[in-house]
Amino acid sequence: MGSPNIQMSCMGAEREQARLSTQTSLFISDLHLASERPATVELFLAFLRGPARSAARLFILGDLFDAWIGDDDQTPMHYAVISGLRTLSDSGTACALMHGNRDFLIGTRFARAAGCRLLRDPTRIELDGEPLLLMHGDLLCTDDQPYQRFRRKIRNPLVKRLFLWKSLDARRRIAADYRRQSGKAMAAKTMETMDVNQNEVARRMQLAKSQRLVHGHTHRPADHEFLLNGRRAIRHVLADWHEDRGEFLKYHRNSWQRVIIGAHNLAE
Ligand SMILES: [Mn+2]
Repeated sequence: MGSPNIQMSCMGAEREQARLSTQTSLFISDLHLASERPATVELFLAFLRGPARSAARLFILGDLFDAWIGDDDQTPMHYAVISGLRTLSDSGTACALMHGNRDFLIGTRFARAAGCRLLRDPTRIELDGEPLLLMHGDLLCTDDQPYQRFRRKIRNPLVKRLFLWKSLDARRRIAADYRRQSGKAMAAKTMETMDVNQNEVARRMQLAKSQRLVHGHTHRPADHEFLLNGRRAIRHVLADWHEDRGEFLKYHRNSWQRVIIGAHNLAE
């Protein structure tokens, strides 16, 4: 303490932090990329070459892929996405990726190749000094207890390892079965049980001491305002992507904006 050198370097670090934090951050989720839907993949790649380039940080909050059975499943689509993300991160945009319920098997091999940091769910960050809670969103759907039990089971490290030990063909078959079953189970559930539980939202935000939450998963894009600890709180729900339409949430200098993108405004 007291050394002028130390004080100066601390002040420098603070200034650097302030400068970085006022730059643009983008948030996306639920692209559900799949080889069978090449237009969505193209839209995402155009987004990486376009709007994402001018951002300081890109946060992908889960379900980037419709399915992920292991980093060793190398398809041309996976290569294209890895190379798009790598080009973006090499250009100076910091990319962070959170697992969704569809792609929670994304591992460090993928993350390293794509130049993305893997984020825990939940993750708390700060933007210009304001705490911000980031989640995929499925943890908030506590009314769906069978799903939460299933989630705990498949996220067990031993279960994951046993699955990844199987051959790619075996994993493909299991994933296809799972998708069929989950489709049937979803159809039987009410809209309410599949949305977030407001008590769980409040609990998670209080735990993180954050008045703002960004998540995806429910495919119900909206900005929900409510009171938390007597103060204004907000929950931004990210939009899912389609072949003709994507959307990102943009933070820049204390303002939040939803930007819709499609072939019309990403034409190159
Ligand atoms: Mn999801």
